[in-house]
Amino acid sequence: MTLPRLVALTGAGVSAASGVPTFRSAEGGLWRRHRPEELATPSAFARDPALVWEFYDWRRQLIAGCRPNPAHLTLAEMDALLPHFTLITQNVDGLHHQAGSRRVLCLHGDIWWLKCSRCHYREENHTVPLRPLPPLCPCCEAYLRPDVVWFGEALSPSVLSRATEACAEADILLVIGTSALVYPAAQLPFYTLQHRGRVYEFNTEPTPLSGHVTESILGPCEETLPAWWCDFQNEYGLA
Ligand code: BJW
Ligand code: ZN
Repeated sequence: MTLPRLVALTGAGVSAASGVPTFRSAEGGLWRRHRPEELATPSAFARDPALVWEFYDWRRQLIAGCRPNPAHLTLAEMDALLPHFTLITQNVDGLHHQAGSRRVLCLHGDIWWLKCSRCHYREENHTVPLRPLPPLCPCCEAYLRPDVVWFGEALSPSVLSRATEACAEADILLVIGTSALVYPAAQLPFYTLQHRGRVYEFNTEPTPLSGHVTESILGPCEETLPAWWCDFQNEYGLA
């Protein structure tokens, strides 16, 4: 039997069981009473770079202590076993790479990279806590910022076009642990549906996407995704 083209789109829920707070949950969505929409913007950084950096420094310290969970490991196994597989993530935590995934498109950047707010300087930086805060560019002394995509900023055109193409060509798209509220990521499943691909959603609760998908699998993805993958491997003789 020919193996289908499989694509996975992940959001913060995939890292929840690792201890990374999601953005829009009651317990994890607020940091010092600020909503992410108030901190993850260029205007917030222009207004108060120290506050925005405190938020990111706190998250970097928290994520540094987190490890991949069975959902990350299952996706890494798909990457290793399937000839046609693409992982698209909205997460910036690096846990997919830590789990062993190689073919990863990071739509919203990477919290472990910094870039200059003025010139083209970029560096990989895993230091926690980061000091001084805000860090300064070694080339031009402007503030460095996390190399992530904030609200109102464009995603990398090449990453977004590869993600769009992968979804449009997918036989099966797995949408895992995302509230499906943030665009353009939230649009991607519709490219698969338009091309008659199947879309399976894995979430602990229904989302605006749920009514459109082939099947909505409710429950923690660190349990439901390994179970789905087990059935898939049996069906296609991979087990
Ligand atoms: C579990 C679970 C478990 C829990 N198992 N499940 C069209 C319509 C309306 C608005 C727009 C539009 N197009 C663009 C916009 C504006 C805006 C937008 O989408 N706004 C909406 C909020 C309305 N989009 C943008 O601004 C984007 N840029 C853009 O479009 O640019 C255009 C442009 C073009 C040319 C020039 C200039 C501009 C950029 C969006 C960037 C988003 N950035 C962030 C921050 C990244 C850095 C950081 O991490 O700090 O990305 S915001 C935040 O949301 C982060 C996430 O990746 C993203 C998505 O969140 P996610 O992953 O879905 O998390 P949650 O918390 O929302 O959901 C978790 C889910 O998991 C829940 O459903 C739980 O139930 C579930 N869950 N535990 C399974 N164990
Ligand atoms: Zn610089």
